[in-house]
Amino acid sequence: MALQAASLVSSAFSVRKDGKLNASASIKESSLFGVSLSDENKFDFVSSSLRCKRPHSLSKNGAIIRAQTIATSAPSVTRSSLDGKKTLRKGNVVVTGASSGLGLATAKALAETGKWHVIMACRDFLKAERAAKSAGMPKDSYTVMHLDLASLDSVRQFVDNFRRTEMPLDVLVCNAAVYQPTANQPTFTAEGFELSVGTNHLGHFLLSRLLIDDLKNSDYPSKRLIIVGSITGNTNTLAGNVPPKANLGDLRGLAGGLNGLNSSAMIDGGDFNGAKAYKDSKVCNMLTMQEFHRRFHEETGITFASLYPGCIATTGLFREHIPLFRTLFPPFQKYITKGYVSEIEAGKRLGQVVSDPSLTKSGVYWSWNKTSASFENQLSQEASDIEKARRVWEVSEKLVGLA
Ligand code: LMG
Ligand code: NDP
Ligand code: PMR
Repeated sequence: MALQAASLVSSAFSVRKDGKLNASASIKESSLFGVSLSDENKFDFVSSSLRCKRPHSLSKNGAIIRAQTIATSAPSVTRSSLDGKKTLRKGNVVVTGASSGLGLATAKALAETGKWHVIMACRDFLKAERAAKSAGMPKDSYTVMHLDLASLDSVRQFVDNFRRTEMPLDVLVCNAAVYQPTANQPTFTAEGFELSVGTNHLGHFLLSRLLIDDLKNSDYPSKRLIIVGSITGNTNTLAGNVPPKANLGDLRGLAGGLNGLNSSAMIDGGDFNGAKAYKDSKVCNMLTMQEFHRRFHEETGITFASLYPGCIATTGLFREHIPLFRTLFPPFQKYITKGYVSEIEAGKRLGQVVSDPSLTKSGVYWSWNKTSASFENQLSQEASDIEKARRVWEVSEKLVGLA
């Protein structure tokens, strides 16, 4: 019975995977960051030791370390031109939620190229510092800076702190997210927005709106703003049809402030459902990327992109799910859906969207096929609805105090 179900499920997947391929840019990941098999093994080893004891050099006082790190580890930015041959300076990339999972793997992949300085924008300063060290990221390849996306004050503070470092901003990666699949009641951000949409969408919306000016001012040849999306927000896929499905409705809850008091905590005005709130937030992420593209690409030349990195079934995203789910989900994705990717592989994929010269097209939602070749994927009807994108933008502007 279970086997039967499994084979039914498997055969359904081949339709999704093969049916929509529209391969445009095919990149061999093996050559991308020069990460050899032994490097990967090393990463596997270190990432499993992330819970190791605090490094000696770290004090318990996060505030002191924060100040010190900002003051001491800003990279020296050099632009050199020898014999008329331009040497590109290191790019500066801000990655939110770089303390675990996809964000950490991406930070490591980029840092190891030697071409990037990663600003790890994290809510837990010590966790991020430890994660970077355990992952073996070279000391001068990163700066940890505090950012709590569940507080708009913190977002503004982060932007101020970042500007104080006087590092140019070349790429911004909005990666952090929370997922509350088992919550019966909503919880809220500092400003009283439902936590998943407040963090995953509104926090990132304010962050990227503020930092767009910094991106504009950068002289880097390929400036990018990347917002991580997901298959589960796209109802044109099997995964996006697993209940509860994403649906923003007429945005009445969002317009009401998602506070669960005089308005619903859900964007569509319905009853709270944590899994749906997460999927809705991913729809907002993908709509926001496209609205950025429409409003800013031509004027600024910035590349706006979103992506589905694959199912990284082992990350902290599922920390609040029931233990049975956490046990079964990775083998289910590995052997049945075949949608599983390791953190390392997913990090390389997002790393490509940050830095690969062939992924400069703006307004694209990237995905990868079975051989890890990137392709421009199609978004669901709702996740590509131009009018909805405009309204999400306008309502969000009001909520975060930009309009
Ligand atoms: C919800 O339940 C919870 O209600 C919610 O609170 C939240 O936790 C949320 O996403 C998180 O989950 C989801 C629940 C209900 O699914 C499950 O938890 C799994 C149920 C197991 C069903 C058996 C399937 C057999 C597979 C064998 C697998 C082995 C074991 C591993 C499983 C562990 C990991 C999951 O889901 C359901 O109601 C079940 C129905 C799911 C089918 C959905 C598919 C619909 C397809 C519709 C077709 C769409 C066509 C589009 C295609 C386009 C292609 C071009
Ligand atoms: P993780 O839980 O491992 O990473 C999420 C990161 O977000 C953590 O670093 C976490 O910090 C951070 N974060 C959470 N809340 C806040 C906050 N308020 N302020 C700042 N940072 C915060 O999950 P993943 O790596 O899986 O998720 C990364 C991205 O990938 C998300 O956008 C997710 O939607 C997307 N994604 C994931 C898929 C998967 O299968 N895992 C599939 C498709 C998309 P801390 O370490 O302190 O908890
Ligand atoms: Mg899904 C090709 C099939 C496929 C893929 C790629 C995913 C990805 N999932 C697929 C299928 C199924 N899932 C099927 C058939 C089921 C029913 C058994 C199923 C169930 C399921 C659950 C309960 N899946 C989940 C959950 C979660 O709690 C995850 C979630 O929805 O988080 C919002 C999840 C996911 N499935 C995925 C991916 C990538 C997730 C992780 C969440 C994300 O970031 O989008």
